[in-house]
Amino acid sequence: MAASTRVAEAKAALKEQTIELPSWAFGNSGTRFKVFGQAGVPRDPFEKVADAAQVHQYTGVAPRVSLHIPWDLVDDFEALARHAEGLGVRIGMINSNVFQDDDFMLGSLAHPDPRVRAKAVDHHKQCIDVMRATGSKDLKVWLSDGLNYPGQDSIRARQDRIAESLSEIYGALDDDQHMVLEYKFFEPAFYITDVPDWGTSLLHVMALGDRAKVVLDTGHHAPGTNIEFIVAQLLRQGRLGAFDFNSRFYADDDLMVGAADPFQLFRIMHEIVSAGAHAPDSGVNFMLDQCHNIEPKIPAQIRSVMNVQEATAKALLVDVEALTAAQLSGDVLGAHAVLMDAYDTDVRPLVAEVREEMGLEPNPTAAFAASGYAEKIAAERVGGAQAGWGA
Ligand code: RM4
Ligand code: MN
Repeated sequence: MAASTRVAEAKAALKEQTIELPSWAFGNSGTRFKVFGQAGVPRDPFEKVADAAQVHQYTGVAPRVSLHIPWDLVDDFEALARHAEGLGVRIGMINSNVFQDDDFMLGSLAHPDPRVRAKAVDHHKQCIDVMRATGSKDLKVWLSDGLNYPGQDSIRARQDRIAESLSEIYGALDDDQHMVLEYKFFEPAFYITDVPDWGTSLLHVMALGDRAKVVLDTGHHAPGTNIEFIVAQLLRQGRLGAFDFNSRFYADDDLMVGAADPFQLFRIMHEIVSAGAHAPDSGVNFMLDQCHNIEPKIPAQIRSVMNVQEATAKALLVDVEALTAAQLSGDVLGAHAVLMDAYDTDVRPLVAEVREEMGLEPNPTAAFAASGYAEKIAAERVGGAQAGWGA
């Protein structure tokens, strides 16, 4: 393929790719030591959606906002969906939350007490109702279930309980709804996490059915884990449902995607593009799961969307024919060079052009800054309680 054709195809693909935003990125957040409030932070889900819509307005590729229940509970979800639509976005995945109620201290779907398990299952049914009201088609499940001490509970029995609870939740989904199961290797439990890795998540979703897939949070692995290998494996099985994109240096840092390791993000996107999974109908949802503790939130989300776009653009520029030829002939350095040529390309002008062709400003960060929105919300959003992690 001629280089010019590759560029044209890359541009077309970049115009179609979408990146979903997390509502919680717009609320206050912090470490266990301190939450620093910021001026203009949303007081309710309507304001969170409005901020998310700003990110879409300037990037053109972030048309969905994911909700977290109960953080984003409102009296009228249909009104929230209409509000989103009026701002040019829609409601994306619905995240359940079974980690903040006192009842869930010893677990939720794996809890030894059937009453607590039933409560956790019911919460998911409530999330499915939210999906029906908002038009969302995807339920995201992340469990903090785990053990701190050897012997604390039966490892096998907990897997059985999770399987049973998940199948009840899966059974409550409508035919056109899907669910994804997230894994995380540690925290808040330290001895054992009940869904610690992609293998465990995959086994559970395979037992459920075709509409259950794995969600890969890039911050949820041990240091040194080869994430692109996991991506390739899940894609082979048709079981990669979504990404929770973010960056980590140490633990589940939730820093901006592509900040800690842009090369890793490129390698991930190379696996995605190689499998054609960047296409909108691939069923892979590219979502951000981030918290912005010290940086302004809307610009940080804009930057994160740009980071995903740039990594995707580089992956789209890989000379596939040259790469395959080098791979098949055993040309180690040649194959590596083809990949690195794409990674080393400065794609910022190309992505800026894509934006201009979409009728947007080439520099979304500058355009947002010039809009005066940050000053406007800082002046208007006074009084009321700022939304935070756990609101
Ligand atoms: C969890 C997990 C979930 C996210 C919550 C806030 O660690 O990553 O995806 O919704 O944090
Ligand atoms: Mn996550």
